[in-house]
Amino acid sequence: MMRIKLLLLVLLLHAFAVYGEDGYRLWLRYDKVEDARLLNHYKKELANLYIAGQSPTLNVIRAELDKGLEGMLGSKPKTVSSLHAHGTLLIATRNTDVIKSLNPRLTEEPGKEGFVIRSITHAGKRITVITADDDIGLLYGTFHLLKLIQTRQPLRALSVQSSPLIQLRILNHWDNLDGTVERGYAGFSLWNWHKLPGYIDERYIDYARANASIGINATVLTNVNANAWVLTPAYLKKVAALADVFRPYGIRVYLTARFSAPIEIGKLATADPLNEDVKQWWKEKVTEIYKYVPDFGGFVVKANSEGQPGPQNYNRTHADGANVLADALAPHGGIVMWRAFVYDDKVPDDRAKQAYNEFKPLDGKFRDNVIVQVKNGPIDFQPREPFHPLFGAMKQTPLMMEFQITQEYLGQSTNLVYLANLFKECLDADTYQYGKESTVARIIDGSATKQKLTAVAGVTNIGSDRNWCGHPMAQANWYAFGRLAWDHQLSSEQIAKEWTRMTFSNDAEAITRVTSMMDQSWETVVNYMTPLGLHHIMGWSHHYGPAPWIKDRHRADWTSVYYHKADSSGIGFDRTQSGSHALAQYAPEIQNLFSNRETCPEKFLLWFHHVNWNEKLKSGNTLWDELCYRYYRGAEAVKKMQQDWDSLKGKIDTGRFEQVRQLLSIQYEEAVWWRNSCVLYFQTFSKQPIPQALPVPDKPLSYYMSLEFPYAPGIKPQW
Ligand code: BDP
Repeated sequence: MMRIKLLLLVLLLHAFAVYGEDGYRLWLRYDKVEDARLLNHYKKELANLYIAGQSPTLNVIRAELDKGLEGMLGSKPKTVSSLHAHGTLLIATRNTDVIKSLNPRLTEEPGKEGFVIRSITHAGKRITVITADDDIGLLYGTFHLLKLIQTRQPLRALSVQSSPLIQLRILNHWDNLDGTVERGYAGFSLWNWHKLPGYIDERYIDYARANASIGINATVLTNVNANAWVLTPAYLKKVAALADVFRPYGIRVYLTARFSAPIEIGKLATADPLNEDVKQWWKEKVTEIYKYVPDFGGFVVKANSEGQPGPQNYNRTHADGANVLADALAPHGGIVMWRAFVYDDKVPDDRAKQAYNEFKPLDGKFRDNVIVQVKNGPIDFQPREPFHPLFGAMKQTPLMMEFQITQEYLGQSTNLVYLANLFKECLDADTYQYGKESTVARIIDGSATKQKLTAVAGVTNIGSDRNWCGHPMAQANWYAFGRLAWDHQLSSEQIAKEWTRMTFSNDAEAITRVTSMMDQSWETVVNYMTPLGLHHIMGWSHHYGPAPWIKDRHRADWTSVYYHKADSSGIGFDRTQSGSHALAQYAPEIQNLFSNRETCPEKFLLWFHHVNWNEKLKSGNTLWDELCYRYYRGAEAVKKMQQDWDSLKGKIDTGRFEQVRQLLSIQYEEAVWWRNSCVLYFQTFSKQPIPQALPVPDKPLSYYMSLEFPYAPGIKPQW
């Protein structure tokens, strides 16, 4: 009987090991180190643990180390309170006696949230020191040390110093109070508002751990299309409960503020930002919030954009609107992130120009605790966009970046797309606005602009799905966002490597295969969706799948034909002087580069130019042929990804191997769907055959045009 039970247990454990991997643990898996020599080395170096002091964050550090080291090394380290034993991990801030006693060897200045890790010998004993100016720095250092083990690096001669280049590293949740997530493709909201504050889901803690492990220190809990209810006491209690969970992990909570809240929950007759009652209302409301959440971070506001209320309803400016909230927050140290994602529904100007048109004249008119939140590109999180012209253009106003991690326009949760390459292309782009080194990264990290407040936000892809992000590989985008927010100088390849090692395997072949798939994935999706600078030709409203034929809607700039402008002569949006002249919003160097057909990078060709179907491109192909080749190349590349993934069978746990395999096969179908729809549709303008070498689509255009998806996920409820 006993033996049978034992056998059953072994079988069960085996089943878990092979099939049980479901992605919940993200990159914090902490599985046992297989290599005996390395294991021995880690055990020796980390036999003892000395954490100096007491604090909630230090408790979190201890818990994480226990979990991580027990998992990877098989046992927890022994707690000690002196440096007399060999192989001690010492974790202490720089103002502690123990660190002072080790000086002058630890002279580095880690700075706010930064950390230093050093291997030293003290009184003949080997010690690994993690030190920092604050407890949060120690937590970040701890995660770094765990990562070294997760990625199987030796712990000898460590000398690491790291500190964040950007102060606020923020996740934006577009989560609604009813539990749905706008543009969410991974289930429902993580926040169980109904059960809060009484019930603290274990997930909130794991969410905080994952964020802290990559340096994210802020979370905006609610959708930019805001609901004023979250500012009522009943909800503030719930917000406070989440803030309490996140605090030891260094994460501050922010909320979205609905501009008309003074009317909706304050029962005032107006939300006019210059009205004294309105000003007073915001002051009192903010004071109330700080009673619940003493370290509340502040507000994100979407105003006068896509139907949201705002100061313009009262003939006031965005600055007037932002400043009333900023004044209420200032005494408490809070900030306003005022979004520049606006486009007028009356002025028929090129949509790409509108944020600049509205915000540039307001430069210098915002309070010090306001930062203007600008999307990476001037339209809206397209598969590829040139950088937003506001970066570098507002010299008197701090600007921050808004990236989208959720793949609204990039295949949602069925397509494997590694976004670090997209983020990097934007961050590394030269704006030419501040002399020599004027990259977007140097504008938002303040090194070019000298702005005091610096921030970067990512619209998150996290939901209630067991694996958090819907697609196992989409976890990499959450990870990469955090890593780049911390240090935008990291290469996307390096980030992909460490993520793959921690998430899947330290096997050399697995790392090479997976990271090369990741590296090519973005160009691949751009090719089969919007090659050569095309944009916004997705399905109406849900943005799922191709629909370049969308026209005749109540707003021209919500149609596809508005953006591609295909006609019998050619295709593309002329944003040069002969067209909308959106290029005039960029520095002269960019204007020259992009307005000239010879020098305009082909990746942005149809973004800035209307090009004749027969014009020759760099490849020697005509535009029409090149467009076809790109669409086909994109779809073919997905086939290649499928083969690469299949070759990893046995190297990746069965559960996630199978999930990714199935998703890649959906992705291939979707790539072919995109390719066929676009090629057939654009052919109605070019009137040219698909190049002979390419297979003809097996269905007619009418078939693709007939497809409808009324229940596509993530849809905006009010649309
Ligand atoms: C668009 C989304 C929409 C958002 C909007 C925004 O389609 O759901 O509300 O951006 O950023 O990408 O405000």
